Amino acid sequence: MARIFVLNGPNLNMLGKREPSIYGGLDLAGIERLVRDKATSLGAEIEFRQTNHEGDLVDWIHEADEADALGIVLNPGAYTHTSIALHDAIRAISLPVIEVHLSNVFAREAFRHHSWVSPVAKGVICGFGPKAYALALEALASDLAK
Ligand code: DHK
Repeated sequence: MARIFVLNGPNLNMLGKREPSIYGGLDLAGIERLVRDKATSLGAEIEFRQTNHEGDLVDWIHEADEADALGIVLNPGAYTHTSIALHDAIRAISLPVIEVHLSNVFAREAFRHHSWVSPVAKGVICGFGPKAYALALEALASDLAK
């Protein structure tokens, strides 16, 4: 069965209580449920993780590649805007990575307009709340990401 890694970066464990007017009211467990439901309908197996530490994300990107996963759905949180390590990790692997954000980062502060991940991602989905994750899974499962 196709395996998809869904990786979440810093502060996403705070969803539900963190700035709900921006990130919505659903917590990360709710997003995980949504992801697992979508994966079932697509026949995919999900590795769903969250960390507040940059190096964990780097390790998990490598792990997904070693596991020969179908691809990675990545919400890097604020590391999107700062992490050359994530940029390099994605360049080092051959899997498609779909960058997702709950909010429309381009409609927010200028410091969120630059992403180190976007230039090495297969595609970017932002501004649709938790649906971004389902859309990214669909893209991976339907070969769009190849
Ligand atoms: C999540 C974060 O934690 C922010 O640092 C990003 C992203 C946006 C999101 O919308 O999911 O800037």
